[in-house]
Amino acid sequence: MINIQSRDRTSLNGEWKALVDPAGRGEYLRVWLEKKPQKKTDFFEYSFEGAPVLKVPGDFNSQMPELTYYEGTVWYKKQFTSSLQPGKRLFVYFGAVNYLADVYLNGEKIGSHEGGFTPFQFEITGKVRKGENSLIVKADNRRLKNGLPGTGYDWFNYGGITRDVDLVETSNTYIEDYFIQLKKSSLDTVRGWVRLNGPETIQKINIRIPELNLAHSTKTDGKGIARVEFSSDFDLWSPENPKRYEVIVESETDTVTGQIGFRSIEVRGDEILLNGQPVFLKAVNIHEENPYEGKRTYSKEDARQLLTPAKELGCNLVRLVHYPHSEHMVKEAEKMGLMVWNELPIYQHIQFSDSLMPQKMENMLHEMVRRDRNRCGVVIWALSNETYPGTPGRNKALAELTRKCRAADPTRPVTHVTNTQNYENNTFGVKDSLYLHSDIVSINEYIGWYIPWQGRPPDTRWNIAFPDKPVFISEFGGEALYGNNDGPADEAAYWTEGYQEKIYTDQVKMFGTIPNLSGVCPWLLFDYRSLGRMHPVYQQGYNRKGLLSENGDKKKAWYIMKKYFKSK
Ligand code: GCB
Repeated sequence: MINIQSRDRTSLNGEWKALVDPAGRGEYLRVWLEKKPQKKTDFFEYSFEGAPVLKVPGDFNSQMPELTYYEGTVWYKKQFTSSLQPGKRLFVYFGAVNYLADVYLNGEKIGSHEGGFTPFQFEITGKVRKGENSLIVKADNRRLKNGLPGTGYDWFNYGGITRDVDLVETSNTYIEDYFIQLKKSSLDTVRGWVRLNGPETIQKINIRIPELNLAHSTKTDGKGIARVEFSSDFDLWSPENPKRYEVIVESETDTVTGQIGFRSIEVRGDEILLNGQPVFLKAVNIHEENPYEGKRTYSKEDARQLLTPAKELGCNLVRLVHYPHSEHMVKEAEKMGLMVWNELPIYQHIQFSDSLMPQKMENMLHEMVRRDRNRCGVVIWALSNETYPGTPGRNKALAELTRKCRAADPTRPVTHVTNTQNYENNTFGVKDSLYLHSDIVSINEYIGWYIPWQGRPPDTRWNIAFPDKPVFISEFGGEALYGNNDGPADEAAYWTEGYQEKIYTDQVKMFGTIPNLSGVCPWLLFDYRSLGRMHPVYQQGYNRKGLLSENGDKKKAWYIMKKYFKSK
């Protein structure tokens, strides 16, 4: 179900008992049965009694020093009481568990979920007891070859129950999902639907927006689905005017309320249009990490902490990499007037030819789109990052996924990001056929860092095989340790702020040469933890491409970027 914030819910956040299980013994010992010793000679090695606690939401790595680099199983347990009345339904809803989750209620398995960044729920009506209940979650963040992402990635693998957990009570037939956004290209007409879940499929539906004096009535069919279409004189959402309305969706058996904004976003020819006007995307990449505390972010406050400097930099869009961030991030961004780029963790060396992959990708796509479809702030679905053309099955799988994404949401542009361009004689050649399925040609390039310049930046030439599409530089940059100001600002001085500044100065000069340029997005806002970044002096476990250090100190490159955004 969507919009759980407006439902009758009981938070299960807080302290959960935790058993660390590096040897994988818990499965064999069937921890979820919580066997108790009956006589003095009985013992159980894996017992929650006397176990330490972990905070939920929160990754486990940052909560116990011995778990810093841990990738494996942790068993979690939470007790709760219930007094569910007849005719009501109860669900347990997880914002996210990284990466595999098996969930048990009172000794019985109620479901499993794969994927570390999207929500899932299990119904426990008929299973929950009056009074005390015991919920056990096996969370396993081991990397899988056929996982999403796979085994190799440049960020920290925070494991555990990383987002909110709630019990959600509903009526027997409840409003499960709805889509209330302007139809493509329209500035005044909403086209969408409402879907019920439960036996009373045929019901009257009302959609009300009090501030607009608007009430729209419709009716669900035998499948519980109602078509929605109405027009109004909306005060449109934009970064300058992040206006949202209270929207009430009522059926005969349920009511759900939320803040919804209205805006149009589309790619027309080689431009990106917001509310019908060309917009230049002043963006920045953000990982879901609280830089100050070195942990996975999970709260509204964490979200604000990451988004406030993006505003200060002059951004109108945040690229939330490389996986769907928490709902708090997306909502706070929308409130603050930041457009959001939502991305799937289909990253680099994904095993497209694995027989389970199409289903995994599709599930994750639907979980992402379903959760955020009503967020006007979300303007782009990004389906992949830096996959390689040579990977068997890649183009077919991503073409199919794109088709499914457009079917699930016909209103937003879809993009794929590649770094497959070649760069010779100061000329970029961009011809990856994946862009045939992308509304925007999103390019990652690290000239000046991984690849040296081959001419003067303002003389760069471009040979793009998709001349009718907007171009977005989705990543560029280089590493610098804040405060490392030794030496001259040239190639001989890697890791210095001065050299990072030079990369930015050169890049800005080069941007002027890009045809159809519709936006740029530095890699990235804050230095962040990554297992692959172990230079003992300059990195110490951090990818140092931040414009800000992990303590929020501004590096010299910050000012170059800020000035550039101001000029656009
Ligand atoms: C990239 C990736 C990003 C990396 C970054 C880097 O191209 O998309 O995930 O972290 O480069 O720092 O190398």
